[in-house]
Amino acid sequence: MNSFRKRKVFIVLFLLFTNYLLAGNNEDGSKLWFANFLLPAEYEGPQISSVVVSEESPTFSLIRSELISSLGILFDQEITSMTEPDAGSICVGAIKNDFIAELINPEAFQEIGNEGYIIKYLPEKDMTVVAANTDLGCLYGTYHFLSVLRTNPQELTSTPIIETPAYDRRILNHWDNLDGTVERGYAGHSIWKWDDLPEKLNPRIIEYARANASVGINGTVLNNVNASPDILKEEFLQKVKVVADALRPYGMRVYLSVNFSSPKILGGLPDSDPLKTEVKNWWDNKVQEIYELIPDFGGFLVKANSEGQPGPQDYGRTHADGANMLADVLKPYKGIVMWRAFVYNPSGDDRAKQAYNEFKPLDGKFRSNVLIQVKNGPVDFQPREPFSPLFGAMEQTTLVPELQITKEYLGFSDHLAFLGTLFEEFLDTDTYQKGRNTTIARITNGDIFNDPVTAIAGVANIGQDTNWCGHHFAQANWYVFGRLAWDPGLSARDIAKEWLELTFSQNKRFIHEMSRVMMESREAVVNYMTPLGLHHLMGWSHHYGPEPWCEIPGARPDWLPKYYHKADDFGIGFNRSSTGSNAVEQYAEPLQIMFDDPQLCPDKYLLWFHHLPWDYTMSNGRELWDELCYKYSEGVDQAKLFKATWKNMSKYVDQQRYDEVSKKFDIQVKEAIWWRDACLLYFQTFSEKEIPVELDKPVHQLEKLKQLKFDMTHHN
Ligand code: GCW
Repeated sequence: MNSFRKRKVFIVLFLLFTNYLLAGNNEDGSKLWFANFLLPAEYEGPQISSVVVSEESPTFSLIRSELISSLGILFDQEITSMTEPDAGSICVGAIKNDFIAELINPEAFQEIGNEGYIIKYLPEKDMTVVAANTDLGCLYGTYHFLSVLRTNPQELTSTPIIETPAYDRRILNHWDNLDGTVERGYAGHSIWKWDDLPEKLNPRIIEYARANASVGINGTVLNNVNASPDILKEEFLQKVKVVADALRPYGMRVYLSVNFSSPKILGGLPDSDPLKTEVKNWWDNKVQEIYELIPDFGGFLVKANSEGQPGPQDYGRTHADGANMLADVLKPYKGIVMWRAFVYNPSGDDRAKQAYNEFKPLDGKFRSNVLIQVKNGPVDFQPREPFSPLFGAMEQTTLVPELQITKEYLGFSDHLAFLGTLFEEFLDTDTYQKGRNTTIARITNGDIFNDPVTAIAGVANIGQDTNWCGHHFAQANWYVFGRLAWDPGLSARDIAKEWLELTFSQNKRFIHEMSRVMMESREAVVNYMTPLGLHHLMGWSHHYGPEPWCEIPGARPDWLPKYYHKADDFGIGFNRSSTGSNAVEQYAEPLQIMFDDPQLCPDKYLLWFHHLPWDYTMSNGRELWDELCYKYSEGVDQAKLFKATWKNMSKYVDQQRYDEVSKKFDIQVKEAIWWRDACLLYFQTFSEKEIPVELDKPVHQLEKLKQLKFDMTHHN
């Protein structure tokens, strides 16, 4: 070869090699929070070279292989599986095994229940022990150990880590339809791939189970609450069984949403009246069929007499009649009913009051295995709402907080909005229902009331997209739901940092900057969409983008923004005070007094509870109109700052995720401006006031914005 050709070959090889390196450095987000990296040079935690598990079971074999592969990567060495512990071992086992009992005082195990665990480093033996009462406790302990090893290893050698979950059932709700679409899903089609089942299981379901177990999620409702009766057909139950079998070793139980009219539609009965024996018999047989296939089946989730779904009221029966009939049928199998309180009716004067009005009188009427599932706010998963007054008010009924992980009203998977702060704000809110410090977390996790079983639910944001959730940062919302369901006392900030570290990079600057972005992100969305307690200004039905002007002839008024903002020449906001709909009355004191008086009402809820004049003086001395302009502008500035911050992060993240997130920030900034302009220009037609000169002027024209028609297709 002449030297020119040699050089050419060399250049080609060099280019191939660098491309290979760069490609190797590209991440597509499919690994979720299981990024591969070596422990840093300064790592001072235990050195681990072998794994000992105390027994054989499907869950223990997962534990073993998880430890061997993860520790192999972290320590960059082969990890051996041994039968006898030695220096450098990690030993995982249930207390019933003698060798674990010898390593850890068995008394400690009484407190950790079925899912808790203890992680303890024994310096004299140089061993780490993960111990629990059950296989599942050991699995949770293993994942937690791996996470702490990667994020905070000094914790491992200082004091023993003892953990137990706050809620018994930590459940994802999939709004997945049987045709593969996902209601309010922004990350592609359903991961269940029903058409391939029962013959073929989507391998992603195993990764899904692993991800959930790693954050302690122990249940999943597979199908949409707007439930097709077909899910209960034998053909579908066979498919459900295959999914349940795959999830079981990870401690995840399967639940199903059911259509209340199933006896009529599937069973051919004349109706589905819950008090009729033949209806109950139909359910009895169906439930027996389910448990024969899936012995640990969790139970049913029911949306009844809500948004057109059938329910007991169709037959003059109550929610309690319907829920109790199903509860009785499920009881012999220890199944539960999660009955949703998301009910409202267009004829009422205020949608925010209706769930309380319907359900509060039924307190005490439900069986002990009925749990009433209540959305965090009284309307519908808005960027910000006060909490639903049902929390605390139903003293004899177990309530399940329902959070939305998918971002139906917060910019889908296009905008970065870390929901850790929303969840934290909600769970930490004091209801004052049973005196001070009766927070929603404590009201619902069994601390205050004597609930036989407790639960918390999150509407999933998961789909077939390579990165699972549509936006790389939306994975954090799945993660934070699991972490807070396990321990609502954790801080959203710490969880954000932990997630960044496990997902992206351990670089301190990166974590500092991006956790700040995450922590501010939800407030930014509130600012540029619905500040000061405004809500439901989103476009009709799709709920994306601003349409405060929206009118649809013949539409339900309570699905239209004007019902909520009530802007007029006088002012803006929904009067829910004692001079208006009096929704404030549903809260305990001192919240009632506080919410009722605009002077005492926190700014963040002001226009939720009050209709105030445009020149109303805010607590900071500004006029309401000016404050609104400031809030919308602040939201835009925040979005711009997020984008600028990300620009400086390129050196810490791989090219692919960097580029993909950059594109999302471009959309977010553009749409924050769209939101600001649409809302301010529209409200200005009523206020007839100027936008303060020091703020940026709108770049759009109202009439043009009104003509924009949102295309859902590119958002699915
Ligand atoms: O938020 C609204 C959604 C509906 C949803 C409903 C519910 C599943 O717009 O898509 O239906 O709530 O929670 O039942």
